[in-house]
Amino acid sequence: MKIYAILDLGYVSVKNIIGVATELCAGGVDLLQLRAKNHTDDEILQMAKIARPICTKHGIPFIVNDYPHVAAMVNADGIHLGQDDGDLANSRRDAGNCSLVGRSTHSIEQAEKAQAEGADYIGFGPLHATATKPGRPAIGLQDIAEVYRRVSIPVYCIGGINLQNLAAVTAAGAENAVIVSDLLQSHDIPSYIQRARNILAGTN
Ligand code: 3NM
Repeated sequence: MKIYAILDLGYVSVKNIIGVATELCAGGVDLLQLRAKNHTDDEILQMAKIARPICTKHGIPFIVNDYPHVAAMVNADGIHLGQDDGDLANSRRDAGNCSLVGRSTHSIEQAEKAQAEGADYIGFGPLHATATKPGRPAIGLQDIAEVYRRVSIPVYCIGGINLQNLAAVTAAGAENAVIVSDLLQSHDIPSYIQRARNILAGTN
């Protein structure tokens, strides 16, 4: 069971990147993605240069949302692409042949297509409507078990997941989760991660 965190600049200010990335990594997340919408390429490169060494120090894969060229420049472990962000093989090459290429998927069909295209993992959601990705309808929990049956690459359930609904998400079949706003807005990131881990392990 893995917890995938996103350093989302909608919730984290540039000056707090070091502190929040350090808390997420030291707190024990399994992967960290930098996601910065509405910033210039150069700003994203600067942010990636801050976050990358923190992930390296903690042995946690560092993934850049979009911007394969930025990923290449900081030697990121991976990139994450949306449905409209182009071809996976080209993006992997532009990202310096990084080892992890992820794709957001919003249905079982998209999940199967992403796997066929060569994705290393997929996001699957949004399970619940979320302000972090406004305008995208919730897909609910009913397809989770089926998507795990249909694809063999890692599936990360995402969208509106929090400590209150995480147990229901795992009960529906989820093996991994991405948690963004609820985690970033918590007052104690390390203890939040521990609580999430306990829920994923079924001890809570
Ligand atoms: N992608 P939160 S949902 C970045 O379904 C993102 O593809 C989604 O953030 C997808 O945990 C989402 O705050 C937002 O809801 C997840």
